Amino acid sequence: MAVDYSVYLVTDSTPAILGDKDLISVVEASLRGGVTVVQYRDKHSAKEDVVAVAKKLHQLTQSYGVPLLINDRVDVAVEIGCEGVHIGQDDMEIQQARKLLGPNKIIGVTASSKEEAISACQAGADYLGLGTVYSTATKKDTKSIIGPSGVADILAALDAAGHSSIPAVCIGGVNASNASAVLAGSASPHKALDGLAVVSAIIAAADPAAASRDLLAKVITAKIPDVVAAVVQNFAANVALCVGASPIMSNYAQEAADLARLGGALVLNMGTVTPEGLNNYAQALKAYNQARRPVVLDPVGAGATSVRREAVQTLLASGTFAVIKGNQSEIQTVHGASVTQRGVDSSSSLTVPQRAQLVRSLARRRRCVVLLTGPTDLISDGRRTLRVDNGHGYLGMVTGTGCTLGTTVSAMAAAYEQDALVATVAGTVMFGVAAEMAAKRDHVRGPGSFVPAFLDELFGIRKATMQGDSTWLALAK
Ligand code: 3NM
Ligand code: MG
Repeated sequence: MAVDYSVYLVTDSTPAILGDKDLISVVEASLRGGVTVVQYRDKHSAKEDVVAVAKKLHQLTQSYGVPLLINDRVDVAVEIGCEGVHIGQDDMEIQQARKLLGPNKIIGVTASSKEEAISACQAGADYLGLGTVYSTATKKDTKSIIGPSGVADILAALDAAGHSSIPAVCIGGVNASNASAVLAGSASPHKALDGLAVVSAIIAAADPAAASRDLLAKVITAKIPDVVAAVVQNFAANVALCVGASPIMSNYAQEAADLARLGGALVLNMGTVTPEGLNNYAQALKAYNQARRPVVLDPVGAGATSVRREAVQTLLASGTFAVIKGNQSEIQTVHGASVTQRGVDSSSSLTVPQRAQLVRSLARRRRCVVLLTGPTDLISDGRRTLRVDNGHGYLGMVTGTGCTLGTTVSAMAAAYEQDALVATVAGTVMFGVAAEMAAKRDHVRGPGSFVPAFLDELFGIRKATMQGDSTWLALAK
């Protein structure tokens, strides 16, 4: 499976960084917060101690589906059977490490220059750690401080040398407050970083889970312009089909297979539910599943009636979804709780942590992305859980905006196939920011005048992003 390098934690067991905390607990908290790779780095302890800790860490990382890499000590990685190693320029040769580890293990290499980066690629490195970005108290013997622009130069050289597909992270003095600037400043025209590597920003943090969540949110937010651009460039995504709001359902099942082959995505919106309609939904779902195109389930009013509760069960049993989107009671219904809902209006009786738990649990169970909308939107793929705090109360007062969000998310999931979670976050942030911008306009006095202004802002955001201007993202929260 492809490794997600978004938030790459390098451990440090020295008192200056770890304090009197327990390393295993800190790593556990960081995994809860969404760290996507763990590198165990201990330069000084005896081998048997390193092996003992590495075994514990590996159990932990495996339960989160996250790779564990060992710094330098290839023998330890071989002994415990973890996913790979990270080696520096002064450590073992890459080819030697490859012989010991075999072809399927991950070998990461540190590079501070174009030459080092390119030769590591040629020697078969699986990813690169670029740096040192900023001088750091964590590692005092670093060779050169290259800054984000030095990282950008290396990324551009890699691209020019035909190594554009090698994943890369950067390291050295990176934390949540400079993460966005580092990601923006290090991007070269055709190649950007895949993630950020940190030690103290997480290990020395008072709350390592929160620190990890913060960093993950920064990395995902930085990818939003790519998602928006992908949608604009991908014609197929724009034929995303919104089913359910329309009464013309009877011939739909036959059409679905052909439409699925065009690409794009399917939205199953339960705005109206009739027995015939439901049968068509199930057929369309199967056709899109077969064509491996994303399907978004929008279980409108799922908890309101027994007909709708049963319809949800039927659909869940008929296929798989890329994204399930709904308000609290809809998501609770899909999750299986019996809640009664009045009409399609939402209430948010759960706290944000409880809502986060709910989306994470449903995402795990259904193996998909879950988006729970509300004043705070919660999004999870079962592993990574994020909150989005953008939006405006007017959105909740206008029927149909929720459906539009479903369609937007489906278009993004269709165009940005590599990561449905990032696509969903992009759609949600874009929606929320557009709503905030629209509500601030002078002539907007209520939900009526809000709608056209909102559509204009969505259009403006898309256009600006295509022209390389993503300043609107400064409003993302
Ligand atoms: N390697 P912090 S800098 C482990 O430049 C390591 O290769 C570096 O620690 C390199 O995130 C570094 O606390 C330490 O600044 C990074
Ligand atoms: Mg080293």
